[in-house]
Amino acid sequence: MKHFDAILHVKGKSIFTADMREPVGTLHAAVFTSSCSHGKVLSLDLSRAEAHAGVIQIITAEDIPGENQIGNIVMDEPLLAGNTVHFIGEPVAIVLAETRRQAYKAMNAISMEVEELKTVIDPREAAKLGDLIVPPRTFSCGDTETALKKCTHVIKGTAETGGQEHLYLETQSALCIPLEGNALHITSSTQGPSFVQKITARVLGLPVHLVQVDVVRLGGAFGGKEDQATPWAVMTALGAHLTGRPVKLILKRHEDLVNTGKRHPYSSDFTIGLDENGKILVWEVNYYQNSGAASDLSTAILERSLFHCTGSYFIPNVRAAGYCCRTNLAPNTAFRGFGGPQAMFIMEAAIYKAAVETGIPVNKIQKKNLMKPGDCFPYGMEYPCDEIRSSWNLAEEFAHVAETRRSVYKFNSENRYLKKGISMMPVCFGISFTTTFLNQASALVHVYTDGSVGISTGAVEMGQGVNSRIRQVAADVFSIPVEQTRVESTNTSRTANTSPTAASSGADMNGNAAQIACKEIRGRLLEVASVILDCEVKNLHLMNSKVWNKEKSTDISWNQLVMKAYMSRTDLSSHAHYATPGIHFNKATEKGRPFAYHVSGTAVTEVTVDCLLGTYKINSVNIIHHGGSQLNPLLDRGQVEGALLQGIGWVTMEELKWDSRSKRLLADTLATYKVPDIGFTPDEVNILFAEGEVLEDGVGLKGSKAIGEPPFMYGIGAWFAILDAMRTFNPNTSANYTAPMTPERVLMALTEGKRS
Ligand code: LUZ
Ligand code: MOS
Repeated sequence: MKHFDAILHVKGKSIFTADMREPVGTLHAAVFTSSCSHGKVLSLDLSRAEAHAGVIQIITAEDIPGENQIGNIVMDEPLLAGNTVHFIGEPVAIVLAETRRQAYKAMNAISMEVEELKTVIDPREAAKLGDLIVPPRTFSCGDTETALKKCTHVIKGTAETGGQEHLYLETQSALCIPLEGNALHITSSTQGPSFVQKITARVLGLPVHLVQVDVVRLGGAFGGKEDQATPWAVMTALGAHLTGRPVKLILKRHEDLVNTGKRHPYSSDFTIGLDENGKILVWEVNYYQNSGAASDLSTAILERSLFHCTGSYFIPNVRAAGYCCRTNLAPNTAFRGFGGPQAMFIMEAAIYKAAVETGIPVNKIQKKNLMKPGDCFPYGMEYPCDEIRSSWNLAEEFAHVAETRRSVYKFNSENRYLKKGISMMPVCFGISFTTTFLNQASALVHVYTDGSVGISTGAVEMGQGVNSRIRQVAADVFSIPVEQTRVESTNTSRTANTSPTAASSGADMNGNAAQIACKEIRGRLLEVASVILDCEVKNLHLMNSKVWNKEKSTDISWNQLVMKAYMSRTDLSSHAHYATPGIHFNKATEKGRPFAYHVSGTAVTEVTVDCLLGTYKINSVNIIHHGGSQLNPLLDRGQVEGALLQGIGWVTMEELKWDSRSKRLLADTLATYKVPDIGFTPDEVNILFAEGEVLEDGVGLKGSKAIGEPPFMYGIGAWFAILDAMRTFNPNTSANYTAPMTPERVLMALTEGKRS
């Protein structure tokens, strides 16, 4: 089954927030932001802006009726800066005008005088200054100190991973319409409508029930709208509340690039200890997370790094510590993988370095240490299945690894400047919000008298196809064509207290909630049928839009049954709640069972590097992915392909750079921030979905496994394949285990340790 939105998208008929028809009298907002990375505000001059044509009001921190606070986990982020600015792009004032052009013109006439304060953008420097958002956190198991003494090889090193811009096609946007009696209706491009609702209420000093948030769909999000859609939506609400008129705010691409946070850059150091056979006995790692100027989701993201500190490997003695370092960058935020990719890159870097120093081939060390059934993660959860090793073994066959290695060797001996490299990247990713209470969802299902079905859940459609999956589930319960179902907009008045659509769990949780609600209605309908047919309800079921009695179809169609149920005054609506079963975590001991299950797979990547130019080409990626029993193979494939390319982009060409003096983001346009395009896409991507672990009923969605984030980390393999190729040209190079591996870095690293 295809993604239902595909046709609308292709025709340009799908509606995003910016496309919403504006009510008459809608004001347009432009946001004035700080151009100083840290400073004391000496004066803010609005007078010239206020004199501009069309300006209705300019809102500053002083105008906020409730709390000037949008923090979610830690209360450390104002909606609008007061006396101090903390990063370039921090909102200071909101200009409301009759047209968008007028709003921007006036905004550009605002001037602010600032006394510069010391700016820190390096996480290690922030840590040295003691500027941490929360106290450090440590996960450990075994005894690393004692075990280190038993190691034959002890290797220390550092690794760096860069940030990443989400680059959702649709920029941050919101439209708020004031209703009667202080109530508000907000359309927001957010992954977390309930966050937007809660924080709007807080900032305006209103009860939550006066704020209704509605989401039709997002033009991509990737984590960038889990928390960071909130301020823009709150601003439209604030404007609507103060003026009594609708307010629309659509960020320009440049503003979005500068003002919003990104994936967290990490700077890490590690010690890895191995026995003489390459068995890893010890893993010690320190993560210095560049959190940016406010906490946002940083603490949760660091936590996920700790959960994934050993990647796909079993290591008996572990000590992983993490530091959320406050810097003067836009607050960094959720991004597909949520701290997992950072941790996995560092683990792979350590293994690579260990291979170089011990002479044991890297794939031998990897393979020897893969998790097997019954092994425990440092957080105490048992790995129940054998998907990591089986995906590795299957990948070796699928990608003809032995043969490919021989051909790579041959190619490299015949070519002086073109060098090929190969890598294997095992992935194991935990599914569930690590914040246990977020693992709940609800659904409201209506069956209408014509037999059509309307479903509301907390899931947000952001292109990933969650609505298609939910429709499949509902159509399956009722055994009606999927066309007879519809997923409504995500609306806080229909589904309340929702978790953001995040952590790869949107389809699992909301799909299960929808399934429970549909089954409830089906039960009532079959009761009605049993009365009509005068037979036992346990013999009845629905199939192909008909009521069936045991193996025989009856004359009662779905539509007739629904109508009969209505006429006999049966409730055709149901609300259901789903809570992921069997998960718990104790933060005092840092042990528990935080994940419903894990998703695993292995990618084999082959690249060619031009050692004169520093450029490279990804020749092929072959992936074995354990996706459970797939509900929608086409959507799954789309997610794996997209995530793979996004992951490759993160470790290769996507580079965030800041001006060393002004700390201004230099990669603030699409001319200076490069992302993979069709020309960079691997020549060949082969994905084999394999079944493996069988999930219990009510875990996963109808036996399928979450797909959103795990495949992102297959992309990490590209970095190591490129290094592999480079090392046949210059065996001394390590590229400092620094991602991204831009062509510039390749070129520099190719001369590492060589005389010119
Ligand atoms: N968001 C969140 C996430 O709040 N908690 C998580 O564990 C998570 N994991 C992945 C992506 N988003
Ligand atoms: Mo996310 S990184 O919003 O699942």
